[in-house]
Amino acid sequence: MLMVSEEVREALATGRPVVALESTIIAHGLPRPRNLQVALELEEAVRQEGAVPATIAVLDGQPHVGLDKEQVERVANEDGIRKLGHRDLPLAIATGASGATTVSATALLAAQAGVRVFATGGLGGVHREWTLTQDESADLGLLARTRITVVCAGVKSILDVPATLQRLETLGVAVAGYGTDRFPGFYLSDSGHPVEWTLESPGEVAAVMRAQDTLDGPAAALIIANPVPGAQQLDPALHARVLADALHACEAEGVSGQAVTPFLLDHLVRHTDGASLEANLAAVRGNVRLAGRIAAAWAQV
Ligand code: PSU
Ligand code: MN
Repeated sequence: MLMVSEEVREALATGRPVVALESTIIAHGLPRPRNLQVALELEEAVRQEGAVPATIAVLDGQPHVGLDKEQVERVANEDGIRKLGHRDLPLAIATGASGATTVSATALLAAQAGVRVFATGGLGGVHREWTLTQDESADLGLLARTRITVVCAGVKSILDVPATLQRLETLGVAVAGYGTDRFPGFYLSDSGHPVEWTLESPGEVAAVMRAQDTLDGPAAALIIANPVPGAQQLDPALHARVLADALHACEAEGVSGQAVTPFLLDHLVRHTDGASLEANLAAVRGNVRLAGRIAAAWAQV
């Protein structure tokens, strides 16, 4: 059922490093036409680190691990491309739908294909106003039962960050800062919250992955929280102001469910003159490169 591209299949069979990339950020997280450029640029960044990129999406009911250029173009430009969490996968497969995969769906398909390292921008998590909406991303629950290493710039700052960190603890998902003891804030280098473990090199991350396997506890993920470089972060004062506006607009327009995250991200892009987009891209680029290096270290284990 899984369509694993020839390049990815060969890399996996010969023990070469592979990095999974999600597609929701391309289809629903970034504006056109920049999204296509970014998708291709991220794949190139993985290659520069000596790893093979495996962008994941569902096309015409077929889950793909590793896309060719034409398929990446479909994800970036096709109207009506859906946003698929892991619960949506059987529905998309059975109905022949096409959709971009979120962190939860990407992690599931990557793990099934045997890809251990995955890069994204920011994870989903507990939304502010959770007590009213019960909106918690399916990313968290899926990562609690999938053995994969996710490199991210923390969780999206549109979320309730401390509540999300607490949920990760409750769910038993390991979290480590990469070169920092502060949990990153997606557009910001520091979310204002600490992280209890710090790892300093791809080799150290690979050693933790090996320890996960040796210990053989519940199959949970390892989250490597990699901050956007300080010089490329969004100005924190601008971030605070525009985010408050975005949350108001979301409530005023009655946006709910799957549409919330894309709505907020788009609002930030439009009201920061694109500065949030640049910070988002800087974070994703850094994560993709680090994931390439971690995959290389893992391939040596
Ligand atoms: N990171 C980004 N941009 C995004 C996302 C992550 O930089 O658009 C996506 C991921 O696919 C994540 C999803 O899984 O947002 C979370 O959506 P929700 O809150 O509806 O679960
Ligand atoms: Mn949600």
